[in-house]
Amino acid sequence: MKQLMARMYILEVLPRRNQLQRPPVANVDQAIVATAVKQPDFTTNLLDRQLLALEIANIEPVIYFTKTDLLTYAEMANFDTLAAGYRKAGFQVILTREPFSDAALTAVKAVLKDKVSVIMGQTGAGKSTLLNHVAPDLDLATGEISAALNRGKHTTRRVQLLTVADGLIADTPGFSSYERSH
Ligand SMILES: Nc1nc2c(ncn2[C@@H]2O[C@H](COP(=O)(O)OP(=O)(O)O)[C@@H](O)[C@H]2O)c(=O)[nH]1
Ligand SMILES: [Mg+2]
Repeated sequence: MKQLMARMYILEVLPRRNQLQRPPVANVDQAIVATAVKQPDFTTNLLDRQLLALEIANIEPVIYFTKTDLLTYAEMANFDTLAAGYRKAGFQVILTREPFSDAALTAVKAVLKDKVSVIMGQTGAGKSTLLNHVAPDLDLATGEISAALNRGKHTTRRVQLLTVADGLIADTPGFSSYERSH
């Protein structure tokens, strides 16, 4: 099989108006914080740590709850209350009963339009899956949780900038928890 070798060079480093260590991105307008309601388990602590890191970096957060199909109606009611609290605190929150509903995808597309974004959150939160629903042509590899047992075959290994919904968004590898690397 013919191998193609891509050589890349850094030609110029542009000024940075903001940057994050985790995930490693710079000069983004906003961050979608993909937050699973289950699998991995939800904690306000982890969400709030990410929101704080974004506040410090001067990057606008958008909270996006994933895997709502795994919730009972009673659990969903709790997340509705939680989302109302975050909205009251001034955050944009996308939370829909049905994952990838038209309402959810329309909201994401509106967020992404004409902006440079990053999607961040725990490994397995559903970042790549969400982007695949917004733009099916992307066909990003997903399923990091089970793939981890399978020598990490289908993983998001690096930060990559993608054109989605008239904007640019960086898909990023997840992290297992904020505690671990601090
Ligand atoms: N039940 C359910 N599973 C989901 C949802 N979104 C993603 N997943 C699953 O969660 C796993 C991890 O998804 P992936 O997109 O790779 O997560 P990433 O590490 O954040 O990019 C995959 O097996 C997905 O099929 C969802 O809304 N509901
Ligand atoms: Mg991924």
